[in-house]
Amino acid sequence: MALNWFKKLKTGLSKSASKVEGAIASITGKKTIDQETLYDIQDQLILADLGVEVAGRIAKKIKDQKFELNKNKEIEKTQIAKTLAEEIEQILMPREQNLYEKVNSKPHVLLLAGVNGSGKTTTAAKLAEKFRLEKKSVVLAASDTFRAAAVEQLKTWGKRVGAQVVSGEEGGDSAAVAFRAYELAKKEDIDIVIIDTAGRLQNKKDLMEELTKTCRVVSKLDHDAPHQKVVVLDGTVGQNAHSQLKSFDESIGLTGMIITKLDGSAKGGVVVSLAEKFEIPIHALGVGEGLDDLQIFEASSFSKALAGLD
Ligand SMILES: Nc1nc2c(ncn2[C@@H]2O[C@H](COP(=O)(O)OP(=O)(O)OP(=O)(O)O)[C@@H](O)[C@H]2O)c(=O)[nH]1
Ligand SMILES: [Mg+2]
Repeated sequence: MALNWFKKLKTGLSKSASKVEGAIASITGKKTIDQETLYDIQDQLILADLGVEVAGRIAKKIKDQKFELNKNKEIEKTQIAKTLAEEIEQILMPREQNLYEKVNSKPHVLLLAGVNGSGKTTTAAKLAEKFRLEKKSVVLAASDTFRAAAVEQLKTWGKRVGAQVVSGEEGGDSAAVAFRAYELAKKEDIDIVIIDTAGRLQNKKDLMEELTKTCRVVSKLDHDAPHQKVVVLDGTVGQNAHSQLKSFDESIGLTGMIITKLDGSAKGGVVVSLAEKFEIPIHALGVGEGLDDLQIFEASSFSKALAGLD
């Protein structure tokens, strides 16, 4: 990861990292790690949203490292931070998957889903911009037909990223919008269709069914479409992201996730607990509101940033 990108990630994650640092602080300066200290570490990591299981595993790892063999020295902060980062990286590594590597159909259809305000529309625009930079043409499907403002928002982004926007009437059929966007892409030889859907609470059954319908309708045009079904999760909600991911996966079968708003979130540790619990790839992270504020997910940089290392 380029240095300035890493800096941005690190700055964004600083609130989360300071919580992780709390765990590190409970060991530094000590000469041995007793059971009580291990519980302390575990508690701090849970507070940092890494989840109970991950916290337990990391605490065990720290215990197994036998730092206490170094009796004449105090346990160093960076030593602990490194152990922590390594353990986190091991959890994250299997989830690393560059979104763009998956693009091999034409048109390639990518659907974004998620609860209200999680960052879907912004992420759609950021992705369109990334594809544009890779010389791939994009059509944006404004499948959020609930609010007129949603279409306007996507149109504004569309202008900025040079992508056509297909929309429908307010309150109209959102699956039909996706269908038409696909047809347009086919006709005009456009590489990628990004479907921006309306925010929906994961426990609203009818709205979840509408999402299933959109997928079904698009699959009539290409059996494998949508080729990617990505949930956009707000990284500031912490453990709530788990139930969101689970519901969206149950309803449409997710192929990946993008976690947004990690700039300034104190709950960035949730990325680790999500990676531990779900075998769903993590594609990218939102680290700001601008078009270039979407970072390809890299296990090693994320782990380092969260552990406060450079
Ligand atoms: N700081 C920050 N803000 C973000 C990020 N991603 C999105 N936002 C902001 O979050 C707010 C909601 O983003 P949208 O993209 O409209 O979210 P949405 O999921 O499309 O919302 P609905 O369509 O209403 O469900 C906007 O103010 C965005 O600028 C991010 O990575 N960081
Ligand atoms: Mg939206």
